[in-house]
Amino acid sequence: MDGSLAPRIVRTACPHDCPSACVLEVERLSPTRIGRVRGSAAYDYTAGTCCAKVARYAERVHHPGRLTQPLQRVGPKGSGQFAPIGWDAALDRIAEAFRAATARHGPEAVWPYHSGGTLGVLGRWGLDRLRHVMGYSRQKSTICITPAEMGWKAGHGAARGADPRGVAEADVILMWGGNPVSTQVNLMAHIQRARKRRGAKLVVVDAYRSPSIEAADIGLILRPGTDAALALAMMAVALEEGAADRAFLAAHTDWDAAVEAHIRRHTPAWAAEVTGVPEADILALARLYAGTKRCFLRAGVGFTRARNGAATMHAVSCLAALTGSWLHQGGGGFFYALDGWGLDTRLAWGSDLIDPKIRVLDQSRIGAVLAGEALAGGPPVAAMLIQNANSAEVAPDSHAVRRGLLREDLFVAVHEHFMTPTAALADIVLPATTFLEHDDLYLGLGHTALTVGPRVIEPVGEARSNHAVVCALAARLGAEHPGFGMTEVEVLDATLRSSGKGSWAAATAAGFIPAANEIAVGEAFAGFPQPDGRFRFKPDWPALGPYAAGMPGLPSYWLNLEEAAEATPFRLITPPARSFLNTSFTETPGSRSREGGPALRLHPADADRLGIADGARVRIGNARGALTLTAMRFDGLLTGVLAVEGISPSADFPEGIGINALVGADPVAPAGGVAFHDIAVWLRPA
Ligand SMILES: Nc1nc2c(c(=O)[nH]1)N[C@H]1C(S)=C(S)[C@@H](COP(=O)(O)OP(=O)(O)OC[C@H]3O[C@@H](n4cnc5c(=O)[nH]c(N)nc54)[C@H](O)[C@@H]3O)O[C@H]1N2
Ligand SMILES: Nc1nc2c(c(=O)[nH]1)N[C@H]1C(S)=C(S)[C@@H](COP(=O)(O)OP(=O)(O)OC[C@H]3O[C@@H](n4cnc5c(=O)[nH]c(N)nc54)[C@H](O)[C@@H]3O)O[C@H]1N2
Ligand code: SF4
Ligand SMILES: [Mo]
Repeated sequence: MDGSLAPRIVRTACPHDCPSACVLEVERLSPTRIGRVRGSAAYDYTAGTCCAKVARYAERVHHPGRLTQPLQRVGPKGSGQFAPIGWDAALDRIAEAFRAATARHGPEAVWPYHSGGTLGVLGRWGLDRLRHVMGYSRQKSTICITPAEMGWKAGHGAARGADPRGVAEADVILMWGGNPVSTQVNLMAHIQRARKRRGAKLVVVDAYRSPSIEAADIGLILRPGTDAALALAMMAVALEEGAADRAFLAAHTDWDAAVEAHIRRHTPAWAAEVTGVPEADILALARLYAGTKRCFLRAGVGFTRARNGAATMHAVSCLAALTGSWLHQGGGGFFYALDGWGLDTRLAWGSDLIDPKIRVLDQSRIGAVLAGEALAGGPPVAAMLIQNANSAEVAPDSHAVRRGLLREDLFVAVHEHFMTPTAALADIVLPATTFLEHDDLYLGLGHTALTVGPRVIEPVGEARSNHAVVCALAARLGAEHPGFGMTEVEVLDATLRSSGKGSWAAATAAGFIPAANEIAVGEAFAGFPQPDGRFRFKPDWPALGPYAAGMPGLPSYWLNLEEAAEATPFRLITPPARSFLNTSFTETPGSRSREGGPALRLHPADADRLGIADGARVRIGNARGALTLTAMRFDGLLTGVLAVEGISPSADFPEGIGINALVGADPVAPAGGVAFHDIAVWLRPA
């Protein structure tokens, strides 16, 4: 930093768990204060746009509720009674708890835990370096995209796709089960470009009338979890009407007569019955998709957050292979760029030290892990350090998560910006810097560049970065690794250099580094990242994860959902809220006033049948829990389907627990993940 008091615009990058990973321009009013934040024009994916919640980041970084000093619990667990404790004493307490847990049960009793509060190369995964050096339990990060990732990999071989900027060259953009108006604003800017330049059509498939359906040319609203039926019928129509690309199928896929016969059995009439989408709409979409060469399939994550989610993603992703749209500019498909970054993570994450014998605990099943029910054969978890995660709110089966975090024999330290419901259950709470106060690099999972995030202002209060906390604990625990003695910039610079991606100085000058390896489309198309280069219509599910039993060997509507039953006749989805980012921004006044309190969208016919007026208080529940919220009559979903947008704070519900109390923690096939939009519930007037 230049240290001057003069206002100036500083270029950095957004750290949030959002596929846009925007390059930002931040107005620095002084070494300790920011003004406005804008999307930067320096990178053509960000293209000068960022979302409203980050544009108002001054509200978050300068929020009066920011944690500014380390705290220790002084009342009973969960009482929320804390008193200040100095940094040294707080770090000593954590190191002591880790040593005690290790002495009693071995190092696997310590479970360092991180999630998506930041997607920084150091901020998110730097904790793994301490984990691997010390032999602590490993973490399987499943809460976000695992079912989608597995479903995409099943066909394509890797979580890679066409460059998402390709949507600007498409004639049809088929946005399947994603809501970019709320969750990826930049993508909408690229779609707008295609509409303007090429007269392109945006098609959105969702389970409720999302803001993106409102913005679409064609919107299809189906019964949650039934997307594969729609995709299969679309493929059957394409085959029937001779619109499949036979040469592409023969050259670049494992297509055979058995696959063809199987797909052809799925008629639009059958799919209409299953999905609730009128048959004529299915036919029209099938003809539009198969009849357009430049058709970009942009898969979201929402439709995979169900027990059949991976199989559904696979079925949907078959569409682009069937029509051979990969051979055309503006064609092909994209979900997330998770593979192919080519980063040497040994220094930052200690990834060369991974001991495969050390157990792996499932992030999403934190409740079951802490209850001793999902310990993968090892000792109980006795000590945790949680960074970038608000597990008490975001993880499924919230009652179990709380019970676990409140265990008297468990030590929990939470490193946070705010006193979240998770932090409130901790023994030690540490204040964390925001991205504006530390240096990091971010993976643009919704595009294909690394974005560069130098710090902009001094830390707020005594806040320290994740890297600083990891290094300070390492020193106390006697953990040895070169990364522990380096500054953030030193680790990032060395990481870029050993990855052949230049230097930190060059990266900050550019603002972004093209990195992930996309699948080429058009004339450059050279096959899929499968060992034989061919897309697989016949996935090898057991190769992808341990829960593959019963998964279909061909693209299928796999009837594996939390089916509505007599006691729980409604199906509930819990899609993201526009002004929150998971639970981040639930603390800022601007976002809170935009979202209002928790609301239940329900079809007017269901409301009439149950005598529920608009604005009435209602209860929803199942065997896992029950919640009270406000009814919102809404004709943008099918009867029998309910939607609650956003993860509103637990304190906004009279029960003192939030929406994830209703969500099951059973792992989604084949490799784990959470069925956040696959919930059977009952509904009553309150
Ligand atoms: N504003 C905002 N932005 C965000 C987030 C946020 O919370 N708020 N979260 C961030 C994170 S962590 C992620 S992973 C991404 C997620 O980004 P998305 O992929 O856009 O979000 P999803 O939760 O996956 O849900 C997307 C849509 O899927 C729909 N859906 C639910 N069930 C079904 C179904 O069975 N079929 C179909 N076709 N659609 C269904 C939902 O109604 C929702 O509109 O967004 C990121 N960006
Ligand atoms: N019902 C329902 N539940 C869901 C979802 C859904 O669609 N519906 N979506 C799921 C998805 S996709 C995801 S990814 C998860 C996300 O769940 P989480 O990854 O837990 O995300 P957040 O709720 O945003 O909480 C992140 C926390 O990290 C903190 N944080 C941010 N930056 C830093 C930092 O640099 N250092 C430290 N120490 N802390 C930091 C923030 O203050 C915030 O409290 O939620 C899941 N839960
Ligand atoms: S939250 Fe997403 S859209 Fe908003 S600034 Fe960050 S990366 Fe961009
Ligand atoms: Mo996510």
